Amino acid sequence: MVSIQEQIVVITGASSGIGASCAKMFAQEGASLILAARRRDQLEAVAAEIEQAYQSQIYLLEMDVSDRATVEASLASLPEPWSNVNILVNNAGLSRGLDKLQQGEIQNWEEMIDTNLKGLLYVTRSLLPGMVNRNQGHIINIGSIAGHQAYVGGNVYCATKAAVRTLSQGLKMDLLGTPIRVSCVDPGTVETDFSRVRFRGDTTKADKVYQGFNPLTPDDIAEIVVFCATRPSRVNMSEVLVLATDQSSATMINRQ
Ligand code: 8X3
Repeated sequence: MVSIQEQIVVITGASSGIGASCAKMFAQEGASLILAARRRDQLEAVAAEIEQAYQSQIYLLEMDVSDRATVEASLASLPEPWSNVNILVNNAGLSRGLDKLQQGEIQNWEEMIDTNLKGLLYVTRSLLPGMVNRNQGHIINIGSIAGHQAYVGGNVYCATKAAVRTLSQGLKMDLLGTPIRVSCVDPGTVETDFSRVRFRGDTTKADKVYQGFNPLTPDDIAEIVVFCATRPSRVNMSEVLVLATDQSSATMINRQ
């Protein structure tokens, strides 16, 4: 395991779920954290918890990744000790609805495309030139099993995650000849707010997604993200597909 002590790690969507777990686990390894999310109060809660447990330096960014102007302005004006970002974890993402495409709500599509795809691009485009100039860096994208297989009603969400996977491959090609690494970590079902967001707060529907089996936890994914970031420099973890033992495809789950 290579040390990432004092490396600067940007994590988007850091206020909950996989993003908050990544924040905690990078802090455990002594990294300095730039935590970005839309909800400042929740970011502050995550930061307070981490500061209590670890020595980490933390900088908070209230930022919606889909708001291009804010992303560009925030990341271009990072104060001096924070401007040389070493690792970017593109975690911010969401799903909205599970309607067949013929019944789909266009507003839901816009939100998923703007966040999962365009947001990831805005953040990456803002931070990558610095990494290229410094000849150092690692982009870790959070994809999904949904990027490998579509499922009924998943249409646009699956397409955004397939795009994240393809972008990760293309980016690695663009960076060939530099030491900058690109990883795509693709989880199956992880118990987070994901389904509550998908079903707009309908907890009965959301809870059903995780019922009757042992789903992955955000910490399971954060461990893998940190694993990718702590390999020797010759090793690029290109893609990791990780499913619960009780899951064998996007739609096959062994429920009791
Ligand atoms: C989340 C996994 O299969 O519920 O990306 O869409 S899935």
